[in-house]
Amino acid sequence: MKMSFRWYGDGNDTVTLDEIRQIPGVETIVWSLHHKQAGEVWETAEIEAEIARITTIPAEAAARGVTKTLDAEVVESVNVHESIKLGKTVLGLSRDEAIENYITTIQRLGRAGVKVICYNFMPVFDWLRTDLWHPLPDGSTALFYEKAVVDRMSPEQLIADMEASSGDLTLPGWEPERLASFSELNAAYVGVTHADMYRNYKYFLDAIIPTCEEYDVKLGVHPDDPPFDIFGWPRVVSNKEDLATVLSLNDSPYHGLTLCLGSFSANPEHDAVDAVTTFMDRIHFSHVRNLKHYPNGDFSEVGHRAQEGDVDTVGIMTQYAKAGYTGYIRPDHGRHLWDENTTRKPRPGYGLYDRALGIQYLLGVWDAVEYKAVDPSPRTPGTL
Ligand code: DNO
Repeated sequence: MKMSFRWYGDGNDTVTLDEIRQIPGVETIVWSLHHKQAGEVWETAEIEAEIARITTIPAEAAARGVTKTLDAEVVESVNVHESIKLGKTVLGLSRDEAIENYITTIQRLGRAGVKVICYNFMPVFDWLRTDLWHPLPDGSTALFYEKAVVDRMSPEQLIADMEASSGDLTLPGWEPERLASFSELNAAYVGVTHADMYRNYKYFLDAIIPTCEEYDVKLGVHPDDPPFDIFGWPRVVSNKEDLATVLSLNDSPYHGLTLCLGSFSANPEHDAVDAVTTFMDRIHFSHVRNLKHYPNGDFSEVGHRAQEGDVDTVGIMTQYAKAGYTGYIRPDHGRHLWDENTTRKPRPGYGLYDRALGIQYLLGVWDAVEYKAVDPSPRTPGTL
């Protein structure tokens, strides 16, 4: 297993690579070119520049004695253009053009050494919460989903609310360009069924998987968050049966999951540990986090420790460790701690402290199962 950490890029994240290097156990940076719109080709020079930024220790850090390097093997996300999900031209792009561009991007990422691409197949927009800074009883804040708000609000109102409370940083999945075309997209989805979505999904996979195989890049689809239809749009990666159906659309081992156990567990009937064991050999990347359900359908994100919420993070990590899982794992959505809301102004869910704590907890469980004794041979004096 490789422990990873999501980073949004220089000037686009309040966490620095220098800070991430200091979190014990992190090997991989999960990155993206966040300025790229769905459907656009990623330029080789931009890919190489970002990878160099991640993998090179800056001179200033080297002068302080820093030698720990990070790799850039996971990209989250290369967003799928709506024409692909809809199977028709929308927002000025045909699905075949969008697929062609996706293929070019896979080739370029593969050549640059990327091993996994995470993406989602959610109609219109990505994850949804109603409060990005919900106060928790311990004084921290976290992302919160209030069912009654979603039930009574229009998507337009929710978009306005999310934009207003996200601070200066654009929320991934809620990019202004995507939201500007909201009415056209909303209209394009009228009458689109789950079966249509699966048919279009298969068309997409069949077109791109040969490139993934050739360039040794694995694809991991992220489950719907939350895992049910919202605003009448057909979501097809929500429950266990959906995951099985999605995987059956193409048998290649290069087509797999980014099993986000927080998203999956937002339906209280879902069994996260069972999903891990069932799909183990097709999980290329996993997001592990915790949340707490309320009887009225609301849920709150909480710390990673199993006892904090309803997701069995111990069971999840135990299964991964027992199976000798070789994919990538990252902690997910942290709470906002120790005044970081005001001092650091992080991206909602992507501050430094709680994700760093979360990693130590997840690794603690892993190590308890999979502990390898430290090499007892004598060290050269002065080295670690
Ligand atoms: C939320 C993230 C998602 C995820 C995309 C993948 O915090 O987990 O936005 O990156 O759904 O395409």
